[in-house]
Amino acid sequence: MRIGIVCYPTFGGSGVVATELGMALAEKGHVIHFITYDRPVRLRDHPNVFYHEVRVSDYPLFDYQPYELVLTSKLVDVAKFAGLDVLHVHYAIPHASAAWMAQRILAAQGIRLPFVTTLHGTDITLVGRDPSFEPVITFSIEHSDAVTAVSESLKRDTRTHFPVEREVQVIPNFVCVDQYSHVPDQGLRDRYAPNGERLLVHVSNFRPVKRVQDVVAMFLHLREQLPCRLLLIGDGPERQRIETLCRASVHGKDILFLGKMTRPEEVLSSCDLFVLTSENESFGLAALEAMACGIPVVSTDSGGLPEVNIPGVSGLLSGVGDILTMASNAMTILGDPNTHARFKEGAIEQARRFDLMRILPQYEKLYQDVVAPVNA
Ligand code: GMT
Repeated sequence: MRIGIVCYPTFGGSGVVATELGMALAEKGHVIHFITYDRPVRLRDHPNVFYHEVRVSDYPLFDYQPYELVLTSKLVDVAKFAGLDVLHVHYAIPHASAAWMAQRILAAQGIRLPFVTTLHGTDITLVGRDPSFEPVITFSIEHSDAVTAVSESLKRDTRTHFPVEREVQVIPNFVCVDQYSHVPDQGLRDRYAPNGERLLVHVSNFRPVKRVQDVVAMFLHLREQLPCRLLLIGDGPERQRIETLCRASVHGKDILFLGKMTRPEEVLSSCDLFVLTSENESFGLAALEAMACGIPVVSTDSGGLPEVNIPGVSGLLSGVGDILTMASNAMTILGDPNTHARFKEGAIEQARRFDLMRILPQYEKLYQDVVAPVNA
């Protein structure tokens, strides 16, 4: 099939999922066209992969550049000249409405382009609920040829927050477990934990919804009971505030900010525990990637996290903001080597349930279904 993929090209989970999905489909022989404003960070060269940049001109009249319109025109262009069979848009805003507009323009020219919308999280739980977006999101969801959500929790949220009747299929996010190393890099451990401390790690875009201050607070509690250090990977609006907070702490030297990384798994596989303190998390791809590296997870129980991090198997859960329970959960996992080893095994086993090989056919089937009506 010839498949167009629209996503955010940045470090966010939706862009990572879209990119890895496209790469896996290309590997299976599909021809993939990525259409976005910058080259997705995880995109690798492949003979079946093409990248089309959406360039918005900065005409002086525009205080706000009309990205959605330029994206729509690009979708029309790629669909016609690459002969797309189907379009898959990740993150509803503004991709689903642009896809619908492109579909209508193409229909006027006698060309059919079905499109699938994948809802990822904040497009439903945070941003999309804003009245300034809601009518457009509702309309785009209703008019997509198929809609998927990355967890049961997100599917429920979609029904709760938007007046939509249509079917929403859950296709969870995925990892390719065998591509992740389960062997710690001793050099890296020596660098980050020179005295044999336990290594905690958190990866995020440092948005307020991640509550990174709770990661720091639980760490400071834990280090009173167990020698440990904390690695913070990623960047975003809250980073400066959190970094200032850490510098002010007497234990700030045990907290290292590594910034954005293209391959965080290289650090993850040398850590002992992943911490995710989000107020809302539709899925928690970062936690799943840690689990695939054999790293247990201490997380909140918000959104789709309990579908990914199974308490007692891959890690432990607590309420949002309950830093004492988070610290005690971390102590339970790290305090005894046998328990830690059991959770590490459990994390890999649980990650295998989301292996790419299980998820990819679900997307291929969906594409076939939306393309099919015309061939039937
Ligand atoms: O808001 C974000 O954290 C970024 C966002 C994205 O679209 O990049 O992440 C969402 O999608 C990821 C991939 O499906 C999920 O793993 C994240 O849980 C989800 N984030 C939230 O729900 C906060």
